[in-house]
Amino acid sequence: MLHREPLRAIDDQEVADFARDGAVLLKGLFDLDWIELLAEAVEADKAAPGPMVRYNTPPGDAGEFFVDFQLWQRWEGARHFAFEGPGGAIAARMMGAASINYYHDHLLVKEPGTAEKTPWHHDQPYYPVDGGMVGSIWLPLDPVPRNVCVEYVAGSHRWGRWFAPQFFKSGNPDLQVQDPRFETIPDFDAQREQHELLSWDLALGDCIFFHGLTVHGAPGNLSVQGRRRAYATRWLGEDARYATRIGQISPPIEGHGLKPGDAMDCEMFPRVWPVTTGP
Ligand SMILES: O=C(O)CCC(=O)C(=O)O
Repeated sequence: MLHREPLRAIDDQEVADFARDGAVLLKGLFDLDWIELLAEAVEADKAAPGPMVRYNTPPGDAGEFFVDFQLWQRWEGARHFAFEGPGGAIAARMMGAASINYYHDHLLVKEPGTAEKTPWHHDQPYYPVDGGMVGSIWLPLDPVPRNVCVEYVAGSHRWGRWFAPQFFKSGNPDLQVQDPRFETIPDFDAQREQHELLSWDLALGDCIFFHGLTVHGAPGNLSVQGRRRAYATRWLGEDARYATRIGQISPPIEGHGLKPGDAMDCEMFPRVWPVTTGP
């Protein structure tokens, strides 16, 4: 059954862990019918991707790191998830938000044998969005063992540092100008011993909730058979404001008509929680 509410209440400790670490494992929130519906949308999208698709594995190499955005605008299951799924309620609870707007979705599939890592980054500098209530639900559509899970640098959302976006495919010619307000991101692989890195084993129905400023990266998927299809969705609380960025943003969503300082509330970034009923 497609439950609108999470399958269980999120407890205060989970909210406190998120506030402290910027990323937390939330077990057993999604019923498997949501996972199945999203998996159907993902397969449809892989067969007929959208205009922002990126293939991050060089042709001829093993595996495939497939990235696409805005499935919710093209596939009914993904749209249903945005408006009628439990994501809005989860994001509101985790961020202490009174209302939630849906920002975008981001599909990241690593087929078996994929060597490409997801480079260290945090998400908010990619977005033309200021404010503290910027959160993601990383929802795997396959069981994820820890050795292919995203890793999060605990507490990095509280550093007050903003790192310049780096694009997933090396040598991306689109990234010509960086916002001078942002620092170059350090090599967190070289600093692994200096930080607490969080990652988990996830079963179907589990997700990770993380903050837009939490630094994270992910290994490839060198398993022989196990796919790693992750559907990441981005949720904004009421303090989020449209902001200017210098250089490229991602995803490059245009045509919303917002001006700097506006609330992120329009048809492209729809209000999804609290749920309103009526005419
Ligand atoms: O799934 C991945 O490999 C990385 C996920 C990620 O970077 C994100 O959701 O922001």
